[in-house]
Amino acid sequence: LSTTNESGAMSKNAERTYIMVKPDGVQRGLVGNIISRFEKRGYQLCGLKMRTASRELLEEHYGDLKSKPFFPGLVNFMMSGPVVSMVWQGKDVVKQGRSMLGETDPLKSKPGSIRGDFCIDMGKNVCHGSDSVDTANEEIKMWFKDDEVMDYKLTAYKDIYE
Ligand code: IDP
Ligand code: MG
Repeated sequence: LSTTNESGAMSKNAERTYIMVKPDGVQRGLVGNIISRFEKRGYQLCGLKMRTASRELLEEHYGDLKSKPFFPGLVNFMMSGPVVSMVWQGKDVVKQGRSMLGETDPLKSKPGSIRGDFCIDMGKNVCHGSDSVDTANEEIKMWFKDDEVMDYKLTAYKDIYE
């Protein structure tokens, strides 16, 4: 993880997470809304692309779920259409990103969260977010080449952080 920031405080605010709009979210026109929530919160967009993922990539991405009964269906669904992959940066963004997404089960997600606002069933929960800083770094490596993740100074930085 490289940053343009010099001080310790600033580099603490350079945590990154991997957020993905799943095929159902793309089909339902939720890409803009999901991007907008992260932008408005004050997080910095560092990577963005659209692709239909391969089975190999998805099996790696969901490797920890290989033994689950829903795994084959999950992988098939995730390769059924394009997804939008994003890298977002900022203070506590991994944990805050999960909280902005809601619970895995949309029915347990609070209104105001992405899943609580936009979906109902677990297999159609419109978005993905990394569950830890280590996972985030692995997922960013899986989904992006090094030169596809931008390292730039946010001019609004001073208006977002105290
Ligand atoms: P997460 O996306 O909230 O991190 P994970 O447990 O990592 O949840 O599961 C990955 C994805 O697999 C979920 O977002 C959901 O789409 C799907 N999934 C998880 N558990 C179930 C289940 O019990 N039935 C159907 N799909 C599931
Ligand atoms: Mg997960």
